[in-house]
Amino acid sequence: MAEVKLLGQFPNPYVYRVIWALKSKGVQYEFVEEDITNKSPLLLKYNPVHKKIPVLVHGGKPVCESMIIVQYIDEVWPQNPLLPSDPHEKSVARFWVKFAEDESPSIYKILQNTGEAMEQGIKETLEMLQAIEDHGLGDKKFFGGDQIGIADLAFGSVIYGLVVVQEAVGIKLLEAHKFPRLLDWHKNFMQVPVIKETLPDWDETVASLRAGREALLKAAASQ
Ligand SMILES: N[C@@H](CCC(=O)N[C@@H](CS)C(=O)NCC(=O)O)C(=O)O
Repeated sequence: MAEVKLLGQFPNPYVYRVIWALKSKGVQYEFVEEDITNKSPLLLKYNPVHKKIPVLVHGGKPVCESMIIVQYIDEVWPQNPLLPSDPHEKSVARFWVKFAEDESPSIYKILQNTGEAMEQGIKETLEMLQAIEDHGLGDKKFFGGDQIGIADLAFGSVIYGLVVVQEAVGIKLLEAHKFPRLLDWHKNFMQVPVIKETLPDWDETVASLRAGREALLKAAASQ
């Protein structure tokens, strides 16, 4: 089996999508810690376009973009499939992955701003949560049914990121009376062994996000 390396940084929600996919397949890999404020020659070589983590390197060949990496992993290691085989179910799973990619940057608007821009981020995030609540889950345990699949990994990192942002910023959007299905799903997701066992330390994650937010707001104020 060709060597597998994951270029990432703790605690990054995009990196966790890849870690969860690799773990759910039982794939052994080496984690290569990056510092995105001082990018390594390896990262610049393997992701010359976006220069972002995560990057999966399999047998010397790089794969970039977290959800493309997850799909690659699912194709190369077909055990415990993350995408359904039925074409329609597959299209539904891909729809929610795209929805997560398109809509979740609203959470960064909350983290990186104050005032009106932060309020706009809150509004967009609530709209995203409402769409998942109303149309994403139905009565299913996970997006695809009884087992976690690709849409769960996509939203797992989004919602984990949101929960940490709530704590770092001091707001509460994920309220039980507004989003009961979503919160049930989140509870189920966090109980899956592969997820539970790999989550980063909560306090460190919150502290790291707070520090990032403060640095950004300070830089913006001094401009
Ligand atoms: N769409 C990308 C997003 C990855 C991403 O934004 N990575 C950030 C860390 S949160 C990064 O490497 N940033 C470095 C930079 O922007 O220079 C994915 O899903 O992999």
